[in-house]
Amino acid sequence: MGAPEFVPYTERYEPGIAPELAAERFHDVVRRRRTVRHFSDRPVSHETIEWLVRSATTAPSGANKQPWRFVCVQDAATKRAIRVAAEEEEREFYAHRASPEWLADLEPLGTDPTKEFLEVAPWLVVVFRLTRGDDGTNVYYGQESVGLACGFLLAAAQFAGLATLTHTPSPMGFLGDILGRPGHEKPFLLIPVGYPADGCLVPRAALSRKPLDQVLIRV
Ligand code: IYR
Repeated sequence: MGAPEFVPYTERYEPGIAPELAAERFHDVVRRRRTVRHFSDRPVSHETIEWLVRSATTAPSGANKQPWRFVCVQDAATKRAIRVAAEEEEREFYAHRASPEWLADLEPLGTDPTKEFLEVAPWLVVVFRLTRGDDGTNVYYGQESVGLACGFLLAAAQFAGLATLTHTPSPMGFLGDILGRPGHEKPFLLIPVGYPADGCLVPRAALSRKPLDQVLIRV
């Protein structure tokens, strides 16, 4: 290994306005994001999805190993297979696996085992976490890295005027089987991307945010 090389940091993004204002504007975009469970079948271009994934891949990752794969599903038969398998797991979850407390916590969201959005949304972005590099080398902080990348993807979709849902069927092993992914790729998150259905409703309970003084500690 040679000595590390460094290059000048030239690509800074300077919005040309005060950071207070720029940060407020960004907040005004992301604060409008709602998890949507009723999608329109209105198409979203492949190019759009590519840009979203490019944004996701700008996230920092442990030792820059980029331990992620984004399987972007548009094919109707594959979406159907994912829906069928997910609903099977969800039926188990709601009937047996979830604790009473968990079910009570979900009640205000009005979720149930029916996952029509898995067929209706034009794209399902299935995010996998690599437990090793494709060349067999180590990865580090995989959960954190992939979580950050997903956050970037959600923010990019919101900025593009698109709706997303962070769906976590549990267990998610069927996603690797249906999508034919190798063993070192573990399903992490399933993100339907598209436009909300006409008249889409979202649960009131999901609108509330903790006040800043409960989440921000100034020292
Ligand atoms: N995966 C189930 C249950 C579920 C769990 C949590 I935590 C949520 O925030 C929402 C739903 C489902 O998708 O219905």
